[in-house]
Amino acid sequence: MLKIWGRRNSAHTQRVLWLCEEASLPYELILASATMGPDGHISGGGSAFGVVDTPAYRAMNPNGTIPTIDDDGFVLWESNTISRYLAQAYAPQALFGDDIKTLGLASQWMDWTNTQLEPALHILVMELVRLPENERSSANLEATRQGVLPALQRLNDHLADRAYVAGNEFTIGDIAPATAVRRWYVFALDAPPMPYLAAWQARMAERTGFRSHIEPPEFHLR
Ligand SMILES: N[C@@H](CCC(=O)N[C@@H](CS)C(=O)NCC(=O)O)C(=O)O
Repeated sequence: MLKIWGRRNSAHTQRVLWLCEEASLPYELILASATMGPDGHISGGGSAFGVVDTPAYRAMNPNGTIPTIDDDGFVLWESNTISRYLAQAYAPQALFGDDIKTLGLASQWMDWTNTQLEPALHILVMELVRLPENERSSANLEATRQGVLPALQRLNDHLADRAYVAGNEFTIGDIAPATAVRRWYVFALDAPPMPYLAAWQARMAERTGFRSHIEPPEFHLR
């Protein structure tokens, strides 16, 4: 069976778990992290799940990051790469209409998420959730909130005349940005109305994989 090392409150792991639901792929999740454990972030005093620092894990993924997968002996890391591999191997029709250009467009928004949304979201989760109170900076929080708005607005504008990021069908390309945008909504920070973004997010909530792995606020608030 497919093995996935990660944790349920890791946005990069969440993408892969959601994709497995879309592809009807059974998997085993092995909890792994240097920074998070059963009681949340280690800055709160608890211990980490570990595993990522072991020689066996580093032999699979020298970065020590999550997620990593082992698909019958084939090991892969980088969540977008894992997602593309699983989609192409197991569910090309369901996840990109088995069309190379659709996969290209989907891929564009997957990688856009990493460069345009995630650096800001990482700062927001640290400032709002994970850092001890005395290490938080309201100025950093506010600058980051303002900084991410143009990217969210750009996605909102893109969705004005299409239901999903790569066209009018759900694809693999929706998973990464919708996971990031869910986190943004859970944080409930001030923002101008973005109706197309909200409608797209509501469409995601119709999907079992989103409801199981992305929607629960506790997956973003620990
Ligand atoms: N670009 C990588 C990023 C991997 C990454 O930084 N993952 C985070 C969790 S979302 C991590 O490994 N955090 C440290 C840890 O939990 O030990 C990917 O998409 O897989």
